[in-house]
Amino acid sequence: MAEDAVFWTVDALDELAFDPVMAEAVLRPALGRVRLPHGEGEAWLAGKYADVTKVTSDARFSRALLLQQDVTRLAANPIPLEDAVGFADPPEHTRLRRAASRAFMPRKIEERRPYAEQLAGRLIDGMLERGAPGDLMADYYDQFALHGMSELMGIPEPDRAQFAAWTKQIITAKQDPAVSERAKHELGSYLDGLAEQRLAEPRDDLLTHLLEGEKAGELTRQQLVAFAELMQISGVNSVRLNSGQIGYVLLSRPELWQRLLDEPELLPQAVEELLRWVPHRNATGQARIAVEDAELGGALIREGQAVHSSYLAANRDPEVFERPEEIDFDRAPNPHLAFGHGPHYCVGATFARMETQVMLRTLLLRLPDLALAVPPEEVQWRVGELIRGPRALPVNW
Ligand code: FLV
Repeated sequence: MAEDAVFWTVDALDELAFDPVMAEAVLRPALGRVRLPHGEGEAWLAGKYADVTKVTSDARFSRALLLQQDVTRLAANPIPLEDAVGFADPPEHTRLRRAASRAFMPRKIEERRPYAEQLAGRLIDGMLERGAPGDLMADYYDQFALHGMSELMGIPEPDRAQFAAWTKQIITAKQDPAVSERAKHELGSYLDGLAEQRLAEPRDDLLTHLLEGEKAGELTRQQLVAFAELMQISGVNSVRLNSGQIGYVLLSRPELWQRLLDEPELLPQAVEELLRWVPHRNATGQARIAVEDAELGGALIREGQAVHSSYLAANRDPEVFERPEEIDFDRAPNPHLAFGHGPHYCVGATFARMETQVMLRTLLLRLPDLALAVPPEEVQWRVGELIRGPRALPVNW
């Protein structure tokens, strides 16, 4: 481990530029070393597809041990509450996820597609009423993601704006950690109160489903609250920004937009390819800690050392994806890792995928002449945040 760690700063990336640290992590013969802006020390960085899928599915790499270390990371504060599923290892992790997994079964999510289509349609109606130009982020993606997820979770409409504000304070690389911690606990208390109401009056929502897990002894109330919080804030923030990036890609490369207008049946596979390609985030999220010495990708990881793994890097691995830089709607197979891998694979992937498809299909159907209202290079992007995306997407139609 003689090699110096790279200090992984994330302020300088341009719009859709692929992070050079990730690009290097895919190609280098062995794992590298990184240091991120917060936390202590250094970590290994896995970027090759084979290494990333190994670290994220091998029980020798633990999430629970993260709670005992202040591991180097991008976020100023740990985002999940301590009882969250993100900090659990199997077999406890498997039990915690059971209730949510039932709620996200593909059939149950398909039942929600008509509501999602109505929601997208209402947002487009609003844009048409107000007239062009509009802001596709504020008017569409932000609203769709917030209301779609809140409807699934069972958050009453009047409280959703408060959730959006809390989420901004929690999922950030920049916020004063004291502010983030307060928002995290306020949001948790709110969800605890709402869970109490659902206990008395069950509904067909995610909170009620989680309470069935609580009754079955699969998770405690604190674990339920921490899990629901993580799903709610990540479900909103990731979907709105990822789809914002997808919107920008399609509008700044009109030949891609046109192809989807001409061949609408391509949409599901186009979404998969865009999920693979879009540079969803800066750096990496939660690391893992080696529970024993382990050989990985040409390096010896010592017990107690941290390993970060980059799904974005793996999604550009030429060993798995031919011409990985190219957006190819005909790519098949497309085993991308946009939703992660292993036990912590996104529990909401079926829902996020359905939402992403509905948002895009509705735009294509209702606003076929959609176009950026400014030159692509004038679109303003989030800088130095955890999740990348446009700050606004001015559009005409
Ligand atoms: O980006 C991060 C993140 C996003 C998220 O939606 C949930 C999270 O727990 C995290 C996280 O822990 C670290 C991130 O960098």
